[in-house]
Amino acid sequence: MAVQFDYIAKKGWKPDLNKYLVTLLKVELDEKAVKEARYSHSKKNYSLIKLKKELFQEAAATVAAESSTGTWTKVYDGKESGIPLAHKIRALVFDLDYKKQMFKVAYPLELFELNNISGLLAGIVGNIAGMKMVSAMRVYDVYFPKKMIEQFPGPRYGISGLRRLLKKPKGCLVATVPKPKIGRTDGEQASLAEVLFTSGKGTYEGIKDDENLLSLPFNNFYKRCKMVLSEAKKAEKKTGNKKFYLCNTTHSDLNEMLKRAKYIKQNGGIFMMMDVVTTGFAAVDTIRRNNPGLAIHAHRAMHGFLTRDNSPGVHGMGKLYGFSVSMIVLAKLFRLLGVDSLHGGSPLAKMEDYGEAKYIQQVLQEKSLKPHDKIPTLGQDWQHIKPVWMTASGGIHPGDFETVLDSLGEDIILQCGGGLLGHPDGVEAGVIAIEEARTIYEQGVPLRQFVKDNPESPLARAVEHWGYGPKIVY
Ligand code: CAP
Ligand code: MG
Repeated sequence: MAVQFDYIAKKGWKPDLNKYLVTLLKVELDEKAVKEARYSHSKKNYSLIKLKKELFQEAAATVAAESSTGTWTKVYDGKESGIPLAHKIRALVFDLDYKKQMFKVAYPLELFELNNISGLLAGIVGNIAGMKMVSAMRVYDVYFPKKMIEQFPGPRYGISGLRRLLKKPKGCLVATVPKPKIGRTDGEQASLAEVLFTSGKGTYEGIKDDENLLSLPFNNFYKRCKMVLSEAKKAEKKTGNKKFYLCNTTHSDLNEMLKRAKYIKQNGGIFMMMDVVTTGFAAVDTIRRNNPGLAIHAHRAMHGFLTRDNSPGVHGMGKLYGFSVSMIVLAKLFRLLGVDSLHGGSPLAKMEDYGEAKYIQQVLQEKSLKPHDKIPTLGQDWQHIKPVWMTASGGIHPGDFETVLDSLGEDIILQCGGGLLGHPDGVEAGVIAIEEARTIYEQGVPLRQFVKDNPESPLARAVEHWGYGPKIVY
């Protein structure tokens, strides 16, 4: 074993969850590494089963070593080498599952700067994906102990805070991303906002920038922000209903993001949007602690390159083909860092798998989260951290409302971009179709029944156009 210490706990050992942070992983042994070990002198009498078992232990121990106090070879251990302390506070592998090739790693809190998420990740998932003896690895979950959670404020508003700001004590929120994603000028987007906010009964509350709509020559951030927020204010007066604008502040310069946030506040906005994967964990932490009192809407562009895993073993049994970190891990990190709303897919979206969207909603909203019965997970005790809105998005249209709301509950922002702007009878009909879908859901009227009884309604027209199921985006 290429590590100095025993990084595997004694059989049956469990960490004290107040003193350790825990991760849950699965690895796939690299076939070349197995072959090489088979022909090595020291293991030539091993059965393949015994060999694989030992290699799996070695891989798990290497993960714990590399992510805590060890390295690939024995190093100087004499005077002032730091070895005694490194040994004492090393991470330990426990709960090895030889069949699924899964294991947990417990990290004593002394290993971390408790309020530093970027530093934490550099440790627990920093170097381990480079290990040559494994051909695949997935990090499923992380359990944060209370002492670490206490370092973070969590969402400023969360579910109840936003309900208060929007004077909406119950029910889901609806929003639309203008499509085409880029094309409208700032002025044209403001005109669309007016149509969304005031059509039908005037209950439609939200508009959101698309992720790649930033500050462009024909659609300037500052102009757009001012104009759309001014439409929101006018519409609030006209309709008597609160409106919100998820205004995209995303920038690689944090000072510019903070400047944009300040501008939203000056213009009476309550919500800022940021892409949390492309801007990064440090950006989310900094913005949460320094923005001028706005709620944070977190879009997750690029997450698929980290979280997506199509291999048969993604839920434990079977082979893994790639290296990934689950969306569950990301959702936990962003709740801890304090976003107020986060994209989490939908039970009908293209990347949905094994009820993960439902579990992400629970990760974001439950106080004492239990592990999932099928998806490998650890649960979480969230202490003081408030629940977060989940944004259900991606190919959603009015025919999906019943299924999405039945599955995810009402503490969601239902985002229909194409699913409103693609209505065969135009934008106003799109707004009305969504108003109808939300209202009948709240009244307990089954969607299919309403469509049957009101075949000329905008909702029935939407269903005729898109059906009830998911619209897969290829
Ligand atoms: C939705 C969306 C969202 C994706 C990503 C888009 O538009 O604005 O960015 O859904 O969200 O550009 O595709 P549609 P998620 O409503 O027209 O699909 O990460 O939650 O999938
Ligand atoms: Mg988008």
